[in-house]
Amino acid sequence: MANLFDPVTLGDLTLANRIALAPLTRNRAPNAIPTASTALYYTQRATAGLLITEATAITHQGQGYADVPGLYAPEQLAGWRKVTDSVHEAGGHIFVQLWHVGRISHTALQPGGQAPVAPSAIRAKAKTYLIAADGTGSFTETSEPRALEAAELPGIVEDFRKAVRGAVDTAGFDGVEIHSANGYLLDQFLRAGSNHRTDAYGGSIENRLRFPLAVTKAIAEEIGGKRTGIRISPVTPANDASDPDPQPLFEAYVRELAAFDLAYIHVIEGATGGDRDYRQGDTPFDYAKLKEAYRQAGGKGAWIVNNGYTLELAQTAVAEGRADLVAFGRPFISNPDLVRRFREHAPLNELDPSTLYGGGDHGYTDYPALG
Ligand code: 8OZ
Repeated sequence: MANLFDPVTLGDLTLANRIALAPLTRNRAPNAIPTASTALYYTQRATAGLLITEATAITHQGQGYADVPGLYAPEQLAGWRKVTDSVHEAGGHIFVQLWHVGRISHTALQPGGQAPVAPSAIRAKAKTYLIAADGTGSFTETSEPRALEAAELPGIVEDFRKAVRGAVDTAGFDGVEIHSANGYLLDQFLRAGSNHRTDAYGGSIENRLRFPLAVTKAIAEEIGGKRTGIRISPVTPANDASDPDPQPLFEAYVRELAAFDLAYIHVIEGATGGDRDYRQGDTPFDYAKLKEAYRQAGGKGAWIVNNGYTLELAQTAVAEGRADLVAFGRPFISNPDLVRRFREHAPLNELDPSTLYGGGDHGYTDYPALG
């Protein structure tokens, strides 16, 4: 019977245990450049089997919040290189999460102050995070997006290709995680609430899958499926994401994803950061059936689960074969040595929600580890 603290294979890597650091936005990268504090923050958590970075913009257009890092400029890649060197030195493994926010942005954050882009020109009932010149952060309504022309989509696929080349060759990441969750660009194409297109990229499930699959295929071609993971959130309402019938949509998605020999599928169960039993549509989402659909289609990647897991829930999920790894978010922010604390059943530090987004090292790199 598998145990959370057992090694596990992920692509061509052997990870020390089945605990992952979930991707977590922290808004501490001025000019989109990771800093020495970023390197320290990830290195403090390097005992996780896998570290997944905070969402990282593949282009300026893909950026939707103040002070989130990027992967599209040499200084950004150089900043990340310091992070990955330090994590590798500590024996860890690290994937970068590839982010294009689509409509979850603000003209103030877009190149030339332009409108954010989306599958359809529908404004999200959602907020983004801006930081004023005097340093004060504020949550602000997202701007009205413009609908992407079909002819622009290959360019965005190329943007992803270029970002992954830089991520692996220059920044030194072990792999990448495609952000296809939480109401950002790829998720906006998947779900009927945000995708009202009448061309080959909207309407039927097959059409709504077309762009996210094109992105995944390009990345898997570029660096190999074994260095590529993907994160999905079938029922989350985050960032105004909605679809009346997520079960067949996401089953079709993972069946298609099975063709790319991916390192893993990472599933947020329920509402991101909230109710694990949250549902969209009439019936509860069947995650076991989702995993079964992937395996039946020949998918061999690791199955990573996330959202509100406790040690006990995680142990059970791994022991019962419902998950190969479990990703922890908030507990890992406040407990850099979460793996050791779990192993020793030690008490956990409490999270200070006021230091989650933005600010300096306080609440970032100063949570204490066990002595
Ligand atoms: C919290 C704040 C801003 C962004 C996500 C990248 O939900 C995010 C995010 C989370 O996936």
